[in-house]
Amino acid sequence: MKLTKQIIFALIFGAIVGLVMNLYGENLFGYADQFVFTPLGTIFLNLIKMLVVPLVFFSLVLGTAGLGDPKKLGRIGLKTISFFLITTSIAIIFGIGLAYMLKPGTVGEFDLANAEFSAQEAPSMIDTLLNMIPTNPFQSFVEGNMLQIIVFSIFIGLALSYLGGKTKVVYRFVEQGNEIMMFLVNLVMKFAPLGTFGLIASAIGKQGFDAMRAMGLYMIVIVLTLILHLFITYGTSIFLFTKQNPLNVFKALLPAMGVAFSTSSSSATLPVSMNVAQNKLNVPKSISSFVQPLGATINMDGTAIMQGVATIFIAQIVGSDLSMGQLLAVVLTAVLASVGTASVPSAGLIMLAMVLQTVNLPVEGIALIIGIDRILDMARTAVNVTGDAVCAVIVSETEKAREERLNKKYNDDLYEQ
Ligand code: DAS
Repeated sequence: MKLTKQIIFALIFGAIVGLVMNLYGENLFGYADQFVFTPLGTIFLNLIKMLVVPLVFFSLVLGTAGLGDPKKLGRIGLKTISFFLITTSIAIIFGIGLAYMLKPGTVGEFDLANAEFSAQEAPSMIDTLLNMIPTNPFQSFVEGNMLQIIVFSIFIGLALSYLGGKTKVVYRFVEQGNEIMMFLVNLVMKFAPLGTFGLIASAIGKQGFDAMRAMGLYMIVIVLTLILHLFITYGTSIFLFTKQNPLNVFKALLPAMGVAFSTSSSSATLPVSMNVAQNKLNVPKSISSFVQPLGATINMDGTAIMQGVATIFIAQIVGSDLSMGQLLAVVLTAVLASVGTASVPSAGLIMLAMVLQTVNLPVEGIALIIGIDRILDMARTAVNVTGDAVCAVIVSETEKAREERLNKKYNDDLYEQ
């Protein structure tokens, strides 16, 4: 809990320092940012990014091998993907609904005439799925291609599980590798308060508050939707599937939310969110190391919310009244766009172009929201990582309940004989 309090204090203090410097000390901010904030933030960000690839590999290989039964892996995979798709769809519907109710695009002057934004070609869903199979695993590691690392790790884990005793030396190596990575995560997390302070002070200090004022209602709609999704969708899911108090789960996840908020990167937060899930929320390594890396790569409810709200916001600005069919297309495309979004800062904006093009809305509209996206990215990334951890908790608890039911049935049958 001590670290949680330190991170929360660092976030608040960093935001205040950044805000004060933005308003009253721009020159001072320049030096402070160059020599203090950015170095602190970059050191922390690079330290946790350094751990992501080896941590995901060792924990996923160990986790998959530990599952033993490929049928169990299939069942966990089905539960995980279903949770991801359903909650992402709910997230977008929440976002579209609130955008229609509060109409952010009709309040304030937004001039699209001079807006410019060159949309990068978004990878198609088919390409994303086909690219999951690594042709050269070493290249996947070098590039940090998370989906390919996940697929390769699962294959290695299944092989270890099948080969059993023949590969116990490799299994032991993987076990020790995972221990080393978890130790390093705890070590690096001691730097988290300073690192999150630097990241937040730098981001808030750079943020032009004029843009935030102009986009006030747009920001309010997104933040409101993120909060609703967190407490209603995730809170209800936790209570329904695990009978736990959702607030206890969210409280345990605060350090991960804080790191996600300050780094705006789901993958950089993985070492922390997996550590919290395994050590505070009793999620077995086998489930945490499958669900959370996969979630950090393809499950981004916060991003989907931004994409849903931004689409309606831009439609309102240009006076385009989307039909029910077009809204359905927005939901489907935003689910796919959030699956394809990379887990790095502001990646969600790139995929937003894909959603806008689906309903013939001007991609230039992204130029209006890009100015405040860095701040919103913090909040939505915190929701993204929370969704992944909540999924891991629910899959873990439902698997435990299943095993208890089967054991009870076995004992009852034994008793009757
Ligand atoms: N920052 C991304 C992430 O890491 C999400 C986004 O860009 O929308 O989750």
